[in-house]
Amino acid sequence: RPAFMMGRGALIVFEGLDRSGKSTQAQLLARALTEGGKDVLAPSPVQRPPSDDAAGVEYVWRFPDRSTHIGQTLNTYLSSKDAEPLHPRVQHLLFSANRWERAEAIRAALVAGRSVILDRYTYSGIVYSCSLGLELDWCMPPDAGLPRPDVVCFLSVSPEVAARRGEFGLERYENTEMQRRVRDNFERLFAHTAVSDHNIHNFDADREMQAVHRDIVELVQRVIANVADSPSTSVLS
Ligand code: FDM
Ligand code: MG
Repeated sequence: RPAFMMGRGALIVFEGLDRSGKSTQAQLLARALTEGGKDVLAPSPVQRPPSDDAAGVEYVWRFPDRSTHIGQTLNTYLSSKDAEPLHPRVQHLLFSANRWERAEAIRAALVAGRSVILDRYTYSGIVYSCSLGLELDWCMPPDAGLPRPDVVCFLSVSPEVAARRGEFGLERYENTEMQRRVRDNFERLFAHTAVSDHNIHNFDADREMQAVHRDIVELVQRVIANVADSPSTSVLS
């Protein structure tokens, strides 16, 4: 159909613990979606902002987006354990602000008919902050109004398989105790009424990556077909 009648794109979110394969699956999905008819494949799509390219291009964005001013503050905080500690509430608001920095660009891409793939989003934002001791109900409001996902792919990895995939990195939060709390809080959040209608799907990410990928593509293709005719993007509430 002509460009002016084109349906909007889908907002596809990957969530999960460290080493659950989010970044790998996001890249595989971007490649699969851009194959066959769609004109551009962002070669290393992470962090690549939507531009004025032809409609239909899929992009992968990663949160935190470490390239912005706030993102640099977060990067310093995450990557250096010697960095000045940030109060958990301040931290939470910075992570949220970092999503708001990209909200308009995401919305514009969706409206222009491009699907956007996100590597972490509001769910990580809420769950990591809760794992630092903040209250769930305090953590949600700053993200209200952000573009609402059409599907959330949660990659569920067992601690044993995650451990086999390699040593923990050196960043803050990359330790067994924090990961355990994050896992519990994802479960708690996904059971919460505020997100129960968010089209959240669990994938057994202990399996080899191509098997996981096939299941994700099947689901996402259905989601993209369904959103094409729905009028507008909605927001988190
Ligand atoms: N993280 C990520 C948060 O604490 N809050 C957030 O809102 C987001 C998006 O940042 F430990 C944490 C999760 C992780 C760290 O993420 C960096 P990556 O995906 O490992 O780069
Ligand atoms: Mg990490």
